[in-house]
Amino acid sequence: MARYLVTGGCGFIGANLVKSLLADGHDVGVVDDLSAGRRDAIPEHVDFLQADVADAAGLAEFFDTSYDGAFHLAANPSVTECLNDYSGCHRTNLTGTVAVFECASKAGAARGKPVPVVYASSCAVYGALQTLPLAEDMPTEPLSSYGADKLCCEVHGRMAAGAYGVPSVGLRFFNVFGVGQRPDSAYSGVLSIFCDLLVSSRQPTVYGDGHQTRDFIYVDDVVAATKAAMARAVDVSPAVFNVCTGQATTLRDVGAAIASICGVPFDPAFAEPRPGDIRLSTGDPSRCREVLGWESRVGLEDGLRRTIEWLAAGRGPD
Ligand code: UD2
Repeated sequence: MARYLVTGGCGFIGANLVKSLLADGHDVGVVDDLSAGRRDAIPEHVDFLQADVADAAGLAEFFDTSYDGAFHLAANPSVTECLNDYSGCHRTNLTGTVAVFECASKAGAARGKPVPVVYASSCAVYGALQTLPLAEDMPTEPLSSYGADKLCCEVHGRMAAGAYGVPSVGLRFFNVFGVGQRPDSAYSGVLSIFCDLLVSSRQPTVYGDGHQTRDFIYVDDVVAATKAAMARAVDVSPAVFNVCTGQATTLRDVGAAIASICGVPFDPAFAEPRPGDIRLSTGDPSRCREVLGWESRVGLEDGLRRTIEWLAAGRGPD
């Protein structure tokens, strides 16, 4: 069994990961500033530091030699907020990542054994490439400061593996959904919002014509990919992988599927497309399958049912 640090461990993906690591018998420490995450999303007994991940000195005190690896998920994932607060989000999303690499490097040197870092990147690094599905060896042309910072995380990940002795694996998450993604959060994805509205017979709003596509991936699959990346980090570092299903689904189709599960008609309102919205997004999961032996297992409908059940039950901390 191992001891892992999880930054952003009180957020949506982070809390699911923490619970899964604990269930596997690992020991976990969590750093989260609670700007979006909630302390009650993870068990009370978990070692916890409420801190800004970009504060390298504060992080270093907590990130001691007891950790065998770090999962770095702390970020501001809202593309819109990043556009509105360029330097603030840059600090969280890139300076925070550099701080984690630096702490991992120092901890690894002190314990005489590398401390790998698995960090969250994003499909936002691709921008609006026209060739689909998106594969890791395609050009990266981010359109947002969020995507630019995530791409820079990957550049630092490659560099830190060499210059600082930190094995690193970046995961380009596509559209993650599932239990724990709170529809009232500023960072919530469309599926949580639609499930929450339709389960109580309220009307969702589709921005644009609803023919935009996304590669929706269930959070348990994302957690499994993240753990697979840690298991192989030392061997494959430095590396980046798409974490996606390879399936393109239109917003209209997924809305209709949710409505059908909820037993209501899908009759959304339509509004102007969101500025900068990407039209089509599908990833190629082959590299992750071939190198990490991971593939998505939870089908879209199964994931939607689980999400709707959780929301209908009052979306408790678990
Ligand atoms: C996702 C990620 C984001 C970043 C980005 C990169 C999530 C939650 N966000 O943004 O962090 O990685 O990909 O490209 O996964 N929509 C509606 N009605 C609503 C809400 C959304 O029509 O009430 C539309 C929205 O305009 C978009 C689609 O649904 O076309 C997906 O929106 P989203 O916010 O779930 O995710 P996305 O792809 O913008």
